[in-house]
Amino acid sequence: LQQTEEVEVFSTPSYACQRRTTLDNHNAVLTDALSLLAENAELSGEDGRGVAFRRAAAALKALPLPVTRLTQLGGVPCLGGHSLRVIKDVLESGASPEVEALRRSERFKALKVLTGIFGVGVKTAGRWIGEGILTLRQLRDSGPTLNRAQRAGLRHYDDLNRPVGRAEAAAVAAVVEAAAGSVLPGARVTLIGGFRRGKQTGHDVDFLITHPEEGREAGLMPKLVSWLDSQGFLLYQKTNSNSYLEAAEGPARPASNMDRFERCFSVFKLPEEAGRGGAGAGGEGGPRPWRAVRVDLVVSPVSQFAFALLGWTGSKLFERELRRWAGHEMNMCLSSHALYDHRQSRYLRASSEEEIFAHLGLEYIPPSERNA
Ligand code: 8DG
Ligand code: MN
Ligand code: MN
Repeated sequence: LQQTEEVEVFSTPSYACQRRTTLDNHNAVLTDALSLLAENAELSGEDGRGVAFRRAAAALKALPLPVTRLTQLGGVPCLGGHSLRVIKDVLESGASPEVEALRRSERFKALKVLTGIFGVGVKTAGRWIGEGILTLRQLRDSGPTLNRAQRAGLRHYDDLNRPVGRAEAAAVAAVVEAAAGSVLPGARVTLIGGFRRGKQTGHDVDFLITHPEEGREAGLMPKLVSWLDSQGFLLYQKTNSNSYLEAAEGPARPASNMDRFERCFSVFKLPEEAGRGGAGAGGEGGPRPWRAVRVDLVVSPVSQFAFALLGWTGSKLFERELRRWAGHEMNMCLSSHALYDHRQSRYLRASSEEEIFAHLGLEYIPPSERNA
C-alpha cells in the first residue's frame, strides 16, 4: 500500500471580520484548549494575553477541516509561539499538559465558580480568593458584604449557570414584546447576541428595542422596566440611562467601546411551561413553576439602530476585530452608535448592517457567520 497522504495547507485572512465563522467548528478540541487559556488570562487580569488566545482560537474556528499536522498552519494568522506549542501538544498526544493542569488548578476552579456569580467580576473574585474563599459554601459561611446584584446572583446561582435554550429565549421574547407593545405601541424588539447568531443556547437573552419614529424611544426603558416589574417578571434589574451625544463625542473624542444607550441588566422570573426547558428543572421538589434567566435590554434611536444591531450581535471577538479593522485599516472609528471617518472628518450614515460593512470596505458577513 502506497502512502501518499495529501495534507491541505490552510490559509485565512488575519481579521476575524474578514472571515466566515459558522457554529460548525472542525477544531473544537484545539479551540477549547486555547479558549481555556484565554479565559484564564482574562480571569487573571491579563487582557492582552486573553485577546491573543481568543484570536488564535478564532483563526482555527474558521478552518474548513480538522487540523492534523502543524505544517498545515503556515498560512493561518494569529498563532503565536505559546498557541502553537499548545496546538502541537494536542495534535501529538491528544491534550496539552498546561491546559490539563489549568483545568485541575484550585485557583482557576475558584475563579470560575466565583465569577460565575452574576455581579462578581475578576477583581472581587481575586480578592475573595486572597481571603481564602474558594467555594460558594465558603462564601456563604464567611459572609463578605455583597451588593444587590451579587445577592441576586448568589440566590439564583444554579438557574443562572444553566444554559438558556432557544424555546426559553422565545418565551422571554414574547414577554419583552408584550411589555414594549404595551408601553410604546409600534416599538420594535429584536433578538440580538448569541441567539441572533444561531446559537442553540446562551448564558443570557439579549434584546435591542427601537421605534421607527426617531425620538419616540426616549425614556422607554424605565417604562418597560416598571411594566415588567408590575407583572412580576423581574427578580433583579439595573438600568443605565442614555448618555450618548454625538456632538459631545465628536471626532476629537471618538466614541468609546462602552456604549451609552439606555440599557438594562436584569434577571427575569420566567414561568416554566410544560414541554419547555424541563431538563434540570425537576430535581427533588418536582418541576418548579419558574426559573431565573439573565436578560439584557438595550434601547436605541432608530437612526443608530444598524450600528447598535451590529455592535450587539457579537461575537465579542468579532466586534473587537471590526473596531480594530476600522481603526487600523480604514482610519475610521466604529462604535455601537456611529461610524466616524477620520479622513473625511465626518460620520458615515447607515440604515443597515450591509451598509456598514460596505463603508468599512468589508464583504458582508451575516450573523450566523460571525461566530468567531
Ligand atoms: P451568550 O450570551 O450566548 O453566552 O453569548 P453572547 O450573546 O454572544 O454574549 P453577551 O455577553 O450576551 O454579549 C452580546 C453582545 O453584546 C456581544 O457582542 C458583546 C456585546 N456587549 C456587551 N456589553 C456591551 C457594551 O457595554 N457595549 C457594547 N457595544 N456591546 C456590548 O455584552
Ligand atoms: Mn448573550
Ligand atoms: Mn448579554
